[in-house]
Amino acid sequence: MAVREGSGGTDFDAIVVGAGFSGLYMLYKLREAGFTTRVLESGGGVGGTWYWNRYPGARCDVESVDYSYSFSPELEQEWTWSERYSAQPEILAYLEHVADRFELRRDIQFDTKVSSARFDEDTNCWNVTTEHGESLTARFCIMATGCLSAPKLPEIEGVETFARATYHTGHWPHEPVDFSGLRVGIIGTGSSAIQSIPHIARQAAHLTVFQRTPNFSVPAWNHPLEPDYVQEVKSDYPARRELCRTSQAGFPTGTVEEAASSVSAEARRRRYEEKGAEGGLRFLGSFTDLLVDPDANETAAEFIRSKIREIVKDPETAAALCPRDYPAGTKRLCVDIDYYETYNRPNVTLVDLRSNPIERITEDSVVTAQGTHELDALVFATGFDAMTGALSQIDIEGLGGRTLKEKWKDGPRAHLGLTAAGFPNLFMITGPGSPSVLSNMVVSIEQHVDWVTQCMAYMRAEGLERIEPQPDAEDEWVELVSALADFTLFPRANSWYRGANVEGKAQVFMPYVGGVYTYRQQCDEVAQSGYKGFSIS
Ligand code: FAD
Ligand code: N01
Repeated sequence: MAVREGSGGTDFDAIVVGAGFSGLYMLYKLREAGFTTRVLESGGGVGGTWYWNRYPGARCDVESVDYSYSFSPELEQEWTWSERYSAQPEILAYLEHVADRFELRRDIQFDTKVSSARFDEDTNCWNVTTEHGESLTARFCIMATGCLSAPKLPEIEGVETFARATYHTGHWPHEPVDFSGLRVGIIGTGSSAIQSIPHIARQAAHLTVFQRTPNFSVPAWNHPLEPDYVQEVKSDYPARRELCRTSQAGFPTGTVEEAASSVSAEARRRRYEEKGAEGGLRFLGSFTDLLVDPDANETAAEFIRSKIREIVKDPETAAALCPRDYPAGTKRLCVDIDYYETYNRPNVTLVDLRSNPIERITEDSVVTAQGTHELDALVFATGFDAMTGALSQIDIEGLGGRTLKEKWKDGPRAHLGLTAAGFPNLFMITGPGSPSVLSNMVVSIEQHVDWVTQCMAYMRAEGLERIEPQPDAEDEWVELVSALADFTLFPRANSWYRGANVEGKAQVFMPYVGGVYTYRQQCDEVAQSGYKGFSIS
């Protein structure tokens, strides 16, 4: 680095890792606040999730008018979403537009994977190293590395040996993939699979779906947005955004005050029909007790199962598609377009791995207990090492040479889900212990970025160099996150929310379930108190 641009002799005031929704807004805010910043991004462009997940059918499940930045009224007015739930190319185009409009690219270094970050206790600075061997210093390091950015292959014998075309939904090629005339297999039935299966089935000669655990899915009822509706949203955007910020999940759901257990079976069914007709994640807002009372939850679960049985003509397939061993919504509820209908196609076969497990993968087949499925292409829709995966791939070393990986070996510990004791001047956007994946993530991202920027500006104004959470404050936060989760049904599912999808990963429920508004208030109180629970020097 020819010119050192950071105060205190560093290359930059801040290094941000990642250029998705989080990293882009972080750069915008830091620049606005006068901090010199460099963003390092392993991909070849901006967009994060929306750069990598180019599989057919990829789209958001929070309505686009809400799944978008609120920080710029001009941006809000000039960008027009074409669909209720926009598809990946449109969301990527939006993020590219944001990068261009605010001239962000000049501070982003693409094709640059960060391999390590070490805190220097003498200078109170981070030394960040890339895979190419470049080394950069900054007072602050901000990990905007994403919760769902470390794709995971299944632990199946021979998985690396399949010699024909393979794809992972989370690392999809940039050029179009044509499955026409091919025998395609897909492993997994989470959100990514549920979105892509109908598209692949329409193209392939035959699609075999390998399902280990069926998921609960509700229809999106996606549609193009009418100009009048878009205008209505745009004319009232500040109020709508405020509603999102003060809600539980970061998007408007309407107010429900009744518990499922307090109404008749007939009234319940009516409400589920109504909420189901609204489409998408709002279904879980049908009643107040769905995620805390197992009996109430079972009524919603049974409603979804009844819809599966109505749609899927073959009773055996319908039965296999009905989830039974965890409460609805405790793995992320899927939102689909024609997912269950796809099983009525003659070219689609469901293989239920519970009764017919995969034994191994060979160079041309998936071999299950009951037979060999020869395939021309194999799609892994097998998810991510979520919430901690991207961070644990970086060798992050804090005080006394202790790594974050060591600190987190029994589960992640982060104060407010933003900072970790022993790792001064390090911030995580939507880290474990924050609402992140249980919310409209753009709302959560904006709140984190604003908090971090405010904290850095405070330190600069006070002439301070180093901030880190106190271990007892962190312990209290981790206990709170766990106690809140235990109050709900969430821990009852073997979900990626608790690391259950990664062999050997500590089983700890990671997101904060208290909702984005309560969480925001807690973060604001900390800032207003002069960063109570933090050591600042
Ligand atoms: P990401 O978008 O994941 O960006 C992180 C970036 O960091 C990536 O570009 C990655 O390459 C980079 N990076 C990571 N490690 C390194 C490293 N070591 N060095 C350099 N760069 C690195 N959330 C919602 O709220 N609503 C939705 O509808 C929704 N839909 C989704 C659909 C899919 C298919 C997926 C996978 C996720 C979805 N999510 C959704 C969650 C989504 O991840 C977030 O909404 C949001 O895009 C996260 O933005 P981010 O910038 O924090 O992380
Ligand atoms: O990943 P997943 P995803 N053998 O972990 C199966 C967001 N997202 O990419 O449940 C056989 O949910 C695994 O089976 P099981 C959203 O937050 C949003 O689909 O472990 N199967 C499961 O079925 C989402 O939750 C959207 O038994 C194996 C699947 O692979 C998150 O990203 C769209 C296996 C993985 O499902 C992750 O979703 C896409 C094995 N060895 C993603 N290993 C929207 O709609 C794994 N599986 C907005």
